[in-house]
Amino acid sequence: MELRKLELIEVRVRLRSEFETSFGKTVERPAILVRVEEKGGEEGWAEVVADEGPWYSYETNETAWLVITKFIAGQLRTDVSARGFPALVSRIRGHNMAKAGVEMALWDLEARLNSRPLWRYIGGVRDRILSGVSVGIQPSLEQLVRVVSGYIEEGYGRVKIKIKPGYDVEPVRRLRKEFGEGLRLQVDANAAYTISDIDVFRELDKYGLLMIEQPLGWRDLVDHAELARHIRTPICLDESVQDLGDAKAAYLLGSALIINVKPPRVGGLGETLRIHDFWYGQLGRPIWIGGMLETGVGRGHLVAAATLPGVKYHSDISASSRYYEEDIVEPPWTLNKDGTISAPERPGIGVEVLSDKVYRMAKRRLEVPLAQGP
Ligand code: OSB
Ligand code: MG
Repeated sequence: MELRKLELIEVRVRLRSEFETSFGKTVERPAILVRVEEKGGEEGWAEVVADEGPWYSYETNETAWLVITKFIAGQLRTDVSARGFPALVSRIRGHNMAKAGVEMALWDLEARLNSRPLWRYIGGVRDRILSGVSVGIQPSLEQLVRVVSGYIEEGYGRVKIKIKPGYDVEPVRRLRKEFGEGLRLQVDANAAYTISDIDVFRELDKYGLLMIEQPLGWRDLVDHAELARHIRTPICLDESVQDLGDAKAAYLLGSALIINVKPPRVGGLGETLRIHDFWYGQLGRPIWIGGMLETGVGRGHLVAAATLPGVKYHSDISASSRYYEEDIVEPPWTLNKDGTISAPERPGIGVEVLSDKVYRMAKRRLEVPLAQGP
């Protein structure tokens, strides 16, 4: 492949309803769309998911823009490949979401150049993925019940609710009372607790949750291991696993049985495959794919990742209509009657980016010159 252009287009997208987590509320989010172009004109697309503030991780849309334009673009040679990209940027410490934006655009481009759907290109094994829905903190338990019952009616097969101190056991108790033991239910604390809150988790342990996601510190592995020894509900790590090394440490310490792998959090699809091959391939443990409220562009990469053999739980990959009034891809992502989302047979991520619309929405746009290959 011979790359000739890297382009960044930043847009702002408005959620259909506010999404509240233990770290804050979002109703509008920035999305930096990355477009790479090969000499024959073929293109590849991906999305940088970093938010406006450093609340989920330390990255923001501003740091990602800076790191891509100032440090990543200069390393991108015209003969780059998706698999070779991580080595080119290994001098840059961290900034995984910035790296992942470029890396995943290269994967999309390569798959398209090979006329293959991205999910097949990376070794996926299923053409439908299990779709779950992530429900933000609600202003009242009545509202929570209404929102959850709407999603169940739409066909989502698993519900995850966000929790925070003071809003944890009660919402779970209420959902179990309304919807029974049959509801696949899990919680996500986004690192809002410490090990001294262990009684909250002992209480949650009584409600048959599929897992408890990232209860403790955003980089912690040690206290999670301690907590895991005291409760039966499996712990799932999100924030604390930023690369394969973290997954290995989590295994050795006993911090979690499950990992929510978000390709943007770990630097892209290459590292996603490495974590998958270790956690599932070597340990036989399940993973699932998390989301960051992506537009239809980033969602395409998530769908591809969720077709990997080790993805054994429902993923946080919902239909476009769960997030946005209008998506920026055609066709939008939709939920099948059986609660799955189909992995497209079209090349690459399998959806067309509505580029005219995206350019009209652009808050800023930049074309970056590439360094020559050998
Ligand atoms: O922790 O999984 C999370 C959204 C933004 C930041 C962090 C998280 C989330 C979600 C949404 O839970 C998942 C989705 O995109 O549907
Ligand atoms: Mg999470």
